[in-house]
Amino acid sequence: MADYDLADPLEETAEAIATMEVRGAATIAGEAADALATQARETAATEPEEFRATMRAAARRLRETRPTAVSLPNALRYVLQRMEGNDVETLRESVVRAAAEFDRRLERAQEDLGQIGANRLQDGDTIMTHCHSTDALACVEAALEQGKEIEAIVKETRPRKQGHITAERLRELGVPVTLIVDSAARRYLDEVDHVLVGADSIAADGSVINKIGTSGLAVNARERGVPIMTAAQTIKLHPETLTGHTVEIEMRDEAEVIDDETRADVGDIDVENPAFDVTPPRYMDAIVTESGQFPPESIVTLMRELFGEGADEPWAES
Ligand code: RI2
Repeated sequence: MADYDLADPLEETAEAIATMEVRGAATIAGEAADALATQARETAATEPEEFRATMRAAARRLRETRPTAVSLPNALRYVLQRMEGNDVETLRESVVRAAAEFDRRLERAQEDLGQIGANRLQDGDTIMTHCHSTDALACVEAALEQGKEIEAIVKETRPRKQGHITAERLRELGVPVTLIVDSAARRYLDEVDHVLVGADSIAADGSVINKIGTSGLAVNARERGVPIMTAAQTIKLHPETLTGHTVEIEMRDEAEVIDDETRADVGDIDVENPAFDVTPPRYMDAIVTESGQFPPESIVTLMRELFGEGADEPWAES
């Protein structure tokens, strides 16, 4: 990697994604595409092959930041597959154009899925949320625009408490919010009409990979008879699962779970901090994408339509 001239803004974006200063699968994808465009603008490469190799190295640097959200490699793939030209200027323009196109599609996809997800919500519904998902919030926003009144019970979402961001956004939209700790979720499900979550990846069998705690919430929602939907743009579909690969679950630093002093007081223990879990398709009622609503088990048909039999890795060192 040190052999390539990676621009400072690209390094900064990679760092911001790794530390979760930039977070959320859709946001990460947009920032990664933009970082490639910046790299293309700022690189000192003068030969076409040098330019291509630098862009592949830039994509690898971004790819290694977080392993679970497939929107990141899907964004890198989108841009690199459109990198074309026989001279540096043409190559540069193609990357910048592809990144801008990707951003536009991202925004449109979220608006479209919001409209579809909103149709599932009724006037007067109370929803329960987990973590913070811009795709899930797009459904609420569209429902409000349709004139529906929605209330929300927002799970705090340990350990990083992204529920606070959701609470703030919903409040800004004028939605009455009740914040609860994660372990109170089952108690409040009786007051809830819909559980609404996002996704970091969706596997070919319809499994939903989302923030840790989603699977337990889904099982409880099924037991209480509360429908649960995932709002996920098609960039969350994981093409490698079409060929039998599994989705890597990110393990994060234990300091997010317990501070050093408490850990020392408790004594010699292991601490684990998985960022995501897998909800099997039988516990999910619907996956809402910009291409329509799908029962989880049939999402594979959409995946084959979009990706064929699998996906390549255009960032590989050649
Ligand atoms: P949008 C987030 O992961 C959450 O798990 C959320 O449900 C998912 O990304 C999708 O977010 P993290 O980056 O793309 O907070 O819908 O670990 O915004």
